[in-house]
Amino acid sequence: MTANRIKEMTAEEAAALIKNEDVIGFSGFTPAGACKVIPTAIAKKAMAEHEAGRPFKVGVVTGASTGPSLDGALAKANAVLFRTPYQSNADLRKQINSGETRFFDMHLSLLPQYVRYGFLGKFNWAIVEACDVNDNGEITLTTSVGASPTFCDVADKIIVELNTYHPKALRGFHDIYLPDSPPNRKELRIFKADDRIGTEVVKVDPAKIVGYVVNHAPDEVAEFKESNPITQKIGENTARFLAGEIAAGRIPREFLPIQSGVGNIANAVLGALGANPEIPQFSLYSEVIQDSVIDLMDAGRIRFASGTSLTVTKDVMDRLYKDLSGYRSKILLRPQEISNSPELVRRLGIISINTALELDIFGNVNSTHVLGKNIMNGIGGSGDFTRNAYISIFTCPSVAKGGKISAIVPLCSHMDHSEHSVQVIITEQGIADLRGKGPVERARLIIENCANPDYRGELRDYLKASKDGHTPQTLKYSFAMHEKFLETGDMRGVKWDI
Ligand code: 0RQ
Repeated sequence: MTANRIKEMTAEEAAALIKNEDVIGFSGFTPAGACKVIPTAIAKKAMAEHEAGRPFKVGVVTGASTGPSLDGALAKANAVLFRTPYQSNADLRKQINSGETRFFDMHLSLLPQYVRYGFLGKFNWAIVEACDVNDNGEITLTTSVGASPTFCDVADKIIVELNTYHPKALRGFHDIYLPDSPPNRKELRIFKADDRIGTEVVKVDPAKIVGYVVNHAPDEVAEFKESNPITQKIGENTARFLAGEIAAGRIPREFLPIQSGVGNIANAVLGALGANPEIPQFSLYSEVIQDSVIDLMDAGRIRFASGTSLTVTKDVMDRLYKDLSGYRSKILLRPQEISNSPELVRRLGIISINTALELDIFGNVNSTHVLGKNIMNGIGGSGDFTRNAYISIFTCPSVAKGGKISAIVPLCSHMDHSEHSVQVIITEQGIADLRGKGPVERARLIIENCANPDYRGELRDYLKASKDGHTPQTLKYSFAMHEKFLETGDMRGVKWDI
């Protein structure tokens, strides 16, 4: 700690500075680098204020989701005035779906510029986790960058949560660059996953830093579910598809950078890519760097990983911290508007692999809303990558909830990615390559190659019966499978009376 002039304070003293309806930009992109003790203290203050009969809620803006000490604590205290751009906390999700908490689901690359352009109003505070801060106003972030540089730039005041669990030697793992606003914005001069364009630290006016709070705690990253035969098969199908593309000369022999989504399926897909000998060593230009990336790096299968967060479980983090110098040349963390930049995704020729909740027979994808109404997590970075990728792939199991829900339906109940952006669909059943295909051809491929056999009959009948139009639909029955689920708890056995 090289700050002598910046005041040390307790989390409670920091929380005491926060007023009702203040807007706070917290660090955190997934639980990686998320603030912990200060939001928990703000949640306690909120509960005390509510008990005293006074209102107390704050606007919560982060890079993406966070951990239980931030979203969890504030949601439990009923202290969230509004939330953006992404979340994955069960308590907060409940409040959002019941209409108690306002939530705007946003493309993550857009968040920092929304903040900079003033679209989200005034930011009173930036509260960011760091492994070091000095009197010159240099803040070294920890395991994520997200939107923290922008929050520090625009907020009136900054409080640093100095987390000594993370070594100061993390300096050098970040590449901080804030684009100018139009009409003065310049091109991003990144041509390879490991190119650097910025600084190692977030540089702020030291007068804006009102203090720091010391903490010593690892990131609250949950363990992954073990891969199962379904996720393994999805992974193998994805690797088989990409190996076929190399063989056909549509992907260069040296391969292209991979973007891989978040969650259990994404973890299994990356593992399968690593295990396939026909896939060469590759780089990741992605958003989240998960456990499987570090495993593949150790196995020599991943050369370099660029992301905005290092979201790894405690065992993997400890392993990494034992040999930090060995990983210095292999990992880079960037602001989310750079890691997810549409300009770079298109230029680098990224192969995007994301997970769908639901998709329809014409290739539209729902990543966010169960039965069209209840949000799961949010669109995250999936749109930033999908819309601009060299090849955009969506994976998912063909059924959910023990077979009672078909992931493939006649019409998505909510749409995040349209048929124009989605190129390949992969389930444990097989692969549907939609490139260059019209709607009916796409529907046949998706039904025959990707749908679960339990649902193929219904989907075939729906397509056969919906005769008219370029994209045949019978609106009266488009959601009959969803309605059957709502009525009986099972989508199977819809009889079309078209
Ligand atoms: O719920 O655990 O209660 O059974 O959804 O599904 O199969 O465990 O998959 O963990 O990979 O998450 C889309 C949510 C998938 C995630 C989603 C239920 C299912 C289970 C989770 P249970 P799985 P995953 C950018 C990438 C959007 C953001 C994004 C996500 C739970 O991947 O949030 O892409 N994506 N970011 O049972 C009802 C259906 C369902 C369903 C699954 N049709 N209806 N429930 N579930 N399908 C990262 C970058 O790097 C850019």
